[in-house]
Amino acid sequence: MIDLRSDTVTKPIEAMRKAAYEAEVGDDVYGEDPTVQKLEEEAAGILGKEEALFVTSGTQGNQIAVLTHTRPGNEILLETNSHIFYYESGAVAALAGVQTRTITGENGEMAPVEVEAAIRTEDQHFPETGLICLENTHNRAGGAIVSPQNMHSIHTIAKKHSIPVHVDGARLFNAVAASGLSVKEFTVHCDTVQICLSKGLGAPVGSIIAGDHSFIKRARKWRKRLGGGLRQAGVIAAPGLVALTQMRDRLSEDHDKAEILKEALQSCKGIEVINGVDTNIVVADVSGTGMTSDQFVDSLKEKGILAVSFGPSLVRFTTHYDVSMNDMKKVSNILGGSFSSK
Ligand code: TLP
Repeated sequence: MIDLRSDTVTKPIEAMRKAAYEAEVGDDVYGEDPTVQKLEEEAAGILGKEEALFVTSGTQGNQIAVLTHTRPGNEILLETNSHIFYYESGAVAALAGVQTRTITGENGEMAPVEVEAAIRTEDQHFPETGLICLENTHNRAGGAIVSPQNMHSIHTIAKKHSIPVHVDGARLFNAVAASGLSVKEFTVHCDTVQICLSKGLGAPVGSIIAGDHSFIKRARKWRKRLGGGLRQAGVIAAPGLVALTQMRDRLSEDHDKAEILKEALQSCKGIEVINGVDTNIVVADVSGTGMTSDQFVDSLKEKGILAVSFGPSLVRFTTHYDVSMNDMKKVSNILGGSFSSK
């Protein structure tokens, strides 16, 4: 099977397994795990923030950020198709007790003027706007890069209104690799950021949230409340360190694979690639084949390719370390043999 369902399916490389085996560990709730500390220090440095915290998943990292920044009854602003709104099982309502106000963006970017217009004024009828969330790259916008300019404009507005900005940067390093910009050129435009170690970077588990000292102190408490205070966590932090230090530079290979896939899909009759393919995600509208996305995904599965339905007529393909250039050629041949060319 050529598994293009997600970059979350990557399995830890040899160096990660070895690092896990050899990791120096201690009880991290007592602050005694040197490997976790090393990972957090390294991550804070890369992300340009005072401190960082190792958390179990991207969802946990985002939820801790929302819980730390807001109070129950707040309203948070976020993009209509953002992961926090769309894919986190309503956790911001269930856990933080905040309500969401969504703004529909273009290619993952919310218009700053719409963000400013959505910020609540002081009135006893209104909730307070407690947080603005951005997502970079934007998953449902097809791995689209949110530009530092867009982030800067929104962060400037947020600062004017004393509202923090959190970035769900599950795939931020894909944005960095594809744009040629530095990590800090993105992260300077937010107060806190979450990055995933277990997507394109290939670690088996874990995410990082980063921000200033006071944020991380409060976030640590929320992590404990959620049962995310781990003991000899160096065993899982060690592969995370390998991910963070050795796997970022190769992400552009995944983007090259996505380009091959885009061309293969684009040349098939009945299939339209609908995203710009900035990074490692290709989204195709398959309605022209006469199949629903579920039927299309099933038919690909029979041919040895896994992808995911992304809506009634949309299918998402995600490239990653565990699919080779050769696999992409195989996918191109399978698609070419299954659909007539345009
Ligand atoms: N995304 C997964 C699914 O949940 C949809 C995927 O296959 O793409 N932020 C963003 C932008 C994400 O794409 C994801 C995972 C997360 C957060 C959550 O990370 P985890 O899975 O570690 O909780």
